[in-house]
Amino acid sequence: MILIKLGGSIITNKQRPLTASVSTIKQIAVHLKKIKEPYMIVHGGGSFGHYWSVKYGMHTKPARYSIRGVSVVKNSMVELNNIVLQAFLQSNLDPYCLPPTDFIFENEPVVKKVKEILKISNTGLIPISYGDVMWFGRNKFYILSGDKIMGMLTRILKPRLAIFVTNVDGVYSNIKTKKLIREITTQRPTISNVKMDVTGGMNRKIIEAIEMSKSGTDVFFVNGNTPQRIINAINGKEFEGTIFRG
Ligand code: IP8
Repeated sequence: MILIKLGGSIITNKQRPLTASVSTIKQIAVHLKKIKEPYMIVHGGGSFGHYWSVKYGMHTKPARYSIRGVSVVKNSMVELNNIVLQAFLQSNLDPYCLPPTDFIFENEPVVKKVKEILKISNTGLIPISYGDVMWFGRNKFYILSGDKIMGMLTRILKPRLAIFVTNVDGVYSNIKTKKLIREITTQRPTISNVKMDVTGGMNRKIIEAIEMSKSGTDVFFVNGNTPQRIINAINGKEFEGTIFRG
């Protein structure tokens, strides 16, 4: 199995609130048709979920956030998820909506439910989950990042590989010079000038990717504006990007 995270930076225009990059999503979907093994998608919040989370001061820490905020963030993620589902359907793929509430209780994955995802993807359906605002209990909610979902799924499903698709070529050692780090082992690379968002931006992705690679999965970071790189990574071909070797 393969896990693919479509980052908010690639499926939305982060500079423009509530704007999905529909043509990019479709371009990626067309390339995903070439994948010959079961896979699953997790997508981020971009200018939908993150936009509203910031407006309502909501974070990854469970707290008693504005109820209006919870409702608005949730709806924005459902809306973005629907855009992704439609783009996949129109590209002749068979997506299957799988909100994180289907397999996460409080802030822990439900192992039995997660294992069923593998069976769903074996039918040819493409389970599609997403970062979301989650009920934590005791009137608390929290923002769950799609990157965290990737980590949880990896620990349980042990996929062959996991791919983070963003709008940059991979992990840069310095964002100003755009010097690409091609391979990362378990040490945390020194990165500077990294932009953070509600769920931690590139920093969180790197921390998650290191943990995922420790459990044996090869983790790739590729630029979704050139979607053939996703396929090259899957097929073990030479590709532009960063690999965290499992
Ligand atoms: O973009 C965040 O998911 P991410 C989801 O994967 C929300 O960090 C609701 C902001």
